[in-house]
Amino acid sequence: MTADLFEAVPDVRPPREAMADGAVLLRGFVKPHESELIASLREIVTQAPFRRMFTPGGHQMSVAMTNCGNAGWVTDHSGYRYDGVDPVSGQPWLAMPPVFRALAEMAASDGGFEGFSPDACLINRYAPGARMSLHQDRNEIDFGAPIVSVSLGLPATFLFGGPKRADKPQRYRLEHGDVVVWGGPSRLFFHGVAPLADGDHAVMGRQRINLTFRKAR
Ligand code: MD3
Ligand code: FE
Repeated sequence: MTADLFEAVPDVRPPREAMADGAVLLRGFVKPHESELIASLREIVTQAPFRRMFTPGGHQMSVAMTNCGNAGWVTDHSGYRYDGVDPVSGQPWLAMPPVFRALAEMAASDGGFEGFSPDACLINRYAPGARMSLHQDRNEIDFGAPIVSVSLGLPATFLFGGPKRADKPQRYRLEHGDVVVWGGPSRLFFHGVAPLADGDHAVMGRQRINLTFRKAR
């Protein structure tokens, strides 16, 4: 039998995978909505371009960031915080686009967190080589609310540790369209992203963009 060269390759990855108690990977969850998602993303980054911020310790992050929603995550010499105003423009962040909010809330429900209402969306841009070292997300007011993450563009190796920094991280490949919901005990687990491998994504080009939806305040 001859294979049809143009036949779609079946996706062998399961559509849903439990990563830990409270953490679920929903593969391809936003694929059906990628064009609206990317159109909204374009408007946000036009108003509030990606910028590489400095940690309080004086190191410039390799990941470039921007935000939308009522609160945005920022870092500078004085510390990490959520702020309603973009420090670059002095203007409020753009409102969270309805398609962003709808997808985040649907994913949270699917992950077992009904009633999630994010007020912040942090948008991370990884160029080849960019990485995020192991950390916890502790700047939000309510650790009872999950964080929902959406991956777009080049695949990344996500490092998922445990409650202690020394816990050996498991590695997961996150691809274009994948969503992860992190709540319950996993909400405060250490995590990071390995240096992004170079490549050229058919839709997003030479980059990975990650959206994280949070209840910041
Ligand atoms: C697990 N971003 O912005 S998203 C971050 O791919 C961040 O850009 C990574 O870590 C990225 O803080 C990972 C997945 C993620 C986000 C928050 C978490 C995983 C998490 C909070 C607790 C546990
Ligand atoms: Fe994080």
